[in-house]
Amino acid sequence: HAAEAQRTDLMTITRHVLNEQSKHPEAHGDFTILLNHIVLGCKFVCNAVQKAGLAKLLGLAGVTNVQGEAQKKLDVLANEVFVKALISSGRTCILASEENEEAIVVEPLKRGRYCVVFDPLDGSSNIDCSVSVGTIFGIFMAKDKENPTLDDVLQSGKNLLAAGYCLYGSSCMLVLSTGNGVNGFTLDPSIGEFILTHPDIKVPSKGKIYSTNEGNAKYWDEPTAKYVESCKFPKDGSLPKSLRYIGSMVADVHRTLLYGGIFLYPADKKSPNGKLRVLYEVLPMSYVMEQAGGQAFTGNQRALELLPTKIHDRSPIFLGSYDDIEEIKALYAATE
Ligand code: AHM
Ligand code: MG
Repeated sequence: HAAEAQRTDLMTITRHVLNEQSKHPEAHGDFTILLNHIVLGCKFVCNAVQKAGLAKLLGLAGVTNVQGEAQKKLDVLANEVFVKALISSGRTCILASEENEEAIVVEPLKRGRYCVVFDPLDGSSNIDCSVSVGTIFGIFMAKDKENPTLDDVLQSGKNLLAAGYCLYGSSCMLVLSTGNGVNGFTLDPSIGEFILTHPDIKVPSKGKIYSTNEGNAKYWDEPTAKYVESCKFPKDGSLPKSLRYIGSMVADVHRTLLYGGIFLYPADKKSPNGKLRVLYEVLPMSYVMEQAGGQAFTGNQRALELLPTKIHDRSPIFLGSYDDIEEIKALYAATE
């Protein structure tokens, strides 16, 4: 059967990025090397997440480390793996992680041009019940790699060179944009490679799903409350939307990207800046959504125009299908 024939021309993520870089004669392969180290971290975390339940119950071989210490918490482990992989790539000069209070400045001999912001294991409260989690990352360029400063990671989302996420779900998927659309790669565990399975992802211009923690409705502001009400009781003759909320940003945004709709983590009276972090949650996801033809809005501006002043700053976020975001923008504009 032709359809069952083995594929022999494998478009791996490395090959894909090499192809893209060949369009830029000034590129020297540094980006490809950096990305390969991010991919390594994702493969490690994928494996660790899948074994997490077993490791706890059975004490799987390999769960105690060389010093004989008990297994680290998975988010701590994931962070260590990414920090070490990024530093050893020799292509980074400053890093910002959700797990570290301060930015990490790379020692002079290992420095490269790139600055990486990341959340090594987002949604980690979901791990103990085997629900999907993910890694989120964004990549900037340093002004001067010999003298990295906080300003090199505190850049506006408009300066992102690349961003993406890895979803540890029913399959492991890495979604990446280098500023030229969005591509999705699925890990083939038998060969340990991410293979291009979702080329040139475009988010549907309108969706049938909204995704938010509706348990916070009591504390919402009026535009958010009105918007969600209109999802449930549309006045324009359209059908009500479905609600889907996993509580793992990577999983909720990934579904929004593929099926369309809107993901909201708004401001509320308890959390006036929302919950999600600008640098390593809001900006990378907004970048991917825009690159796929969608929009990302904070309640008063385009999310990619945010300029964080601290590495753990938060912002409200509404992202997803172009037309759905237009509606929430109109509601916020009406209250100004
Ligand atoms: P975390 O970084 O502590 O894991 O929190 C981020 C997560 C996101 O993945 C998710 O969108 C959000 O928190 C869910 O928050 P809530 O439980 O308030 O709905
Ligand atoms: Mg997080």
